[in-house]
Amino acid sequence: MESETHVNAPAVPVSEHKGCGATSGSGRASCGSSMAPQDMAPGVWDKVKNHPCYSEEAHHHYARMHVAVAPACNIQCHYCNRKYDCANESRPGVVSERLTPEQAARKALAVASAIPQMTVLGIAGPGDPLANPEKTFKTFELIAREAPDIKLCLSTNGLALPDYIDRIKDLNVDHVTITINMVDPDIGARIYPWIYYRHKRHMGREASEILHERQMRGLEMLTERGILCKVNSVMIPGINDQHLVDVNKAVKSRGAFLHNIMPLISSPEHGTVFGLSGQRGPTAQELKALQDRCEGQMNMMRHCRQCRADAVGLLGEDRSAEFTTTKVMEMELSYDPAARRAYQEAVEGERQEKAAAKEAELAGLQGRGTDITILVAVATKGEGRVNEHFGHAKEFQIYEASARGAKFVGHRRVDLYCQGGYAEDDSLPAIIRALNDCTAVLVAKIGGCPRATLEEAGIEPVDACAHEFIDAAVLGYYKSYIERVERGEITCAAKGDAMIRQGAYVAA
Ligand code: CLF
Ligand code: SF4
Repeated sequence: MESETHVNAPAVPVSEHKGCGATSGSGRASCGSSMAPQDMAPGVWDKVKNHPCYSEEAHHHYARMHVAVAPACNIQCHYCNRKYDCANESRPGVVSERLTPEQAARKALAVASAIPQMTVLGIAGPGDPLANPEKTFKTFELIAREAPDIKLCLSTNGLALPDYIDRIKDLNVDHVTITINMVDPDIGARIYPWIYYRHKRHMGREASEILHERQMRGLEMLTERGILCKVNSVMIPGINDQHLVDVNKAVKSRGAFLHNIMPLISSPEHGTVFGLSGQRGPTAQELKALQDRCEGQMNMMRHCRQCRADAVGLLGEDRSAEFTTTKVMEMELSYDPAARRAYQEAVEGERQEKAAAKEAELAGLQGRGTDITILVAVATKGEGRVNEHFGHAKEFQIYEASARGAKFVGHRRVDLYCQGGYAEDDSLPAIIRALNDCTAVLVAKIGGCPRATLEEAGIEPVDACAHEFIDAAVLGYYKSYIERVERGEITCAAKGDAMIRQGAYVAA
């Protein structure tokens, strides 16, 4: 599966997920994967600029799709159960339909026709793509032939990776994810009960020794060939949480481009070994602390949505129900590379405007001696703008704002406040809990009742920056915030335990 780390989807309110981060060589605050063209070699920028997973900034504008052509797996992870299949559940390993390569190619053309911002096709399960090599490579071949402007992406547990490197390279697959949860086989033995390798089942520590050796070799072979490699790791408290710092060092030293530490999703109803044994996932604060610890080492991804193996759309949205096999077979295909290119050029123009707006706000912060850092929540439905009503937000994006800039650090899912035009007052306390370490929430619009309740909770609702670009809006808010602190209109208070120092909105 997109062993994209088969973690299963949470309905947990406080952001189980991540963001990205790292300070670029230029010294500007910049999420690792939201680096700008000047922060990397031109060839690398070309590969990541419109890949929604490899570039945090791109995920606001570009979409991915997965085709579920790979049902079998060659290992067993204690957090995985592919038997469970539900259209309403969103987590890796879950799919509604399995496709043949031919069906997958037709679906890719249908999605490319309808969603011009879909730039990446990934094979991520529901099993392991390289345990199903013929279906996986046949699918890539068909899509490369019929829609050559779509990037191909592969996610694997790595066991079979060294055997297929040349085929991956020949097919121009230049984004590969390996799920690596350990570099110590003793820890591996607590995550993987068995692997199936060279026609034999291996158990316990021996299984993890083989898996580890194959993962490291596969990673080295990818980087030697210039294929960008992202490493996904599932954070499992009490098992590999501290150890992931060693994993981070090991994959960095072997040339991985990006590290995505994602939370274990564990629930008894998923029927996994961890779910049934009561193994918990990390809290949002634990996850962020670990990501922050690793951030100095290499680029960290924090905007992963732990998507289904048949997900379609922008990260965080799933339009797969619009593209079932039945619907796809009935659709008239109008795949038009020129129209797609024109659409994407318009997106690039908007991105440049956005970057200019951010630079202008950053310039206004230069010379400020403050060390105040705050978290700001943002309601958005895409395009990198503050453009969602508070009541319609299913999630909030979280930015860390300081005099160094605005950095995306994760997202937090919530229950809708407004359903069918009616306020759901029961959901407001959960939303406030999800945002309780944030100083402000930037929205396109908000009603009087939630506004008052948020203010009482010390979270400032702000709709003055409706439809502005997010980075510029966050920096603009931060600037006004520190000016009010300097004038004594508000005071700073410690808020949450994840921040070194952050300001709470406290009326003076
Ligand atoms: Fe899919 Fe994975 Fe490619 Fe992205 S997902 S195969 S790299 S195109 Fe992305 Fe989804 Fe997270 Fe994966 S948000 S689960 S990291
Ligand atoms: Fe992925 Fe296989 Fe592990 Fe499931 S058992 S998470 S399909 S690698």
